[in-house]
Amino acid sequence: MINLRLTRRETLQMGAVGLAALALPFSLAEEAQAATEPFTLPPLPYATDALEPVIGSQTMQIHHGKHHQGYVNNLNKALEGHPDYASWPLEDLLGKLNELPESLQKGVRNHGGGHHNHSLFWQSMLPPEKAKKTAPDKALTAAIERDFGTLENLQKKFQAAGAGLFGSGWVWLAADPSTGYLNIRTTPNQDSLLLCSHDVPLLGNDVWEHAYYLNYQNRRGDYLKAWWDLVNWEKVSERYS
Ligand code: MN3
Repeated sequence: MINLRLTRRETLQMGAVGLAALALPFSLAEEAQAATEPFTLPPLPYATDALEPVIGSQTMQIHHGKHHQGYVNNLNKALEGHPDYASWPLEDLLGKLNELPESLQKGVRNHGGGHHNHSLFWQSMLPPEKAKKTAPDKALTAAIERDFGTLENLQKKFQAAGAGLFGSGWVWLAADPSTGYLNIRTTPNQDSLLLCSHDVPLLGNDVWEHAYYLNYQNRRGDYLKAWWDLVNWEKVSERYS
């Protein structure tokens, strides 16, 4: 005689198997969808708590996992109705914004810009103990001395530009690729430097409140000053060359 009465534990186990079986087609569907989506969120190159104490773990989790993921999702959504442009590299979408259908431009400007800016941002930083071992290489040092006098002066100008930017946006160290001259620039919202100039972004800091509010509240200036402890000058030098 078969005992059809199941213990509570067995019921739970069956429930778990049943749920797993149910979940499988959905996760496969999600994977298939992700594979066909033009853009995906790049993983952080370090743990979310690696940039402490300058940027806290909770800020990193929300900033990368929610904000940046949101730009990626919305960029993909904007491209859904424009399959001809879904295979374009992000730099081309941003750099040739005026050539895109008008109905696509806003999505690329805001969310494509957000995706590009944040991707550069994560790569520009290192945990403090690693960042302090990096320095501008010979070519970048020469350019900094020519265009700003000293690195300290560059940092002061960068901080002042970031602090003076009204509302949300980005502050940049940029290079003119034809002359090698360095510039401090700002862009509003999620505008990419690639939209408005031929300057190449070497280093950008995010001055949206979501980037610093949990640690610094309204003290944007303090955030801008502390942030240098995270800058990966090796990466910046590589971009310059
Ligand atoms: Mn941000």
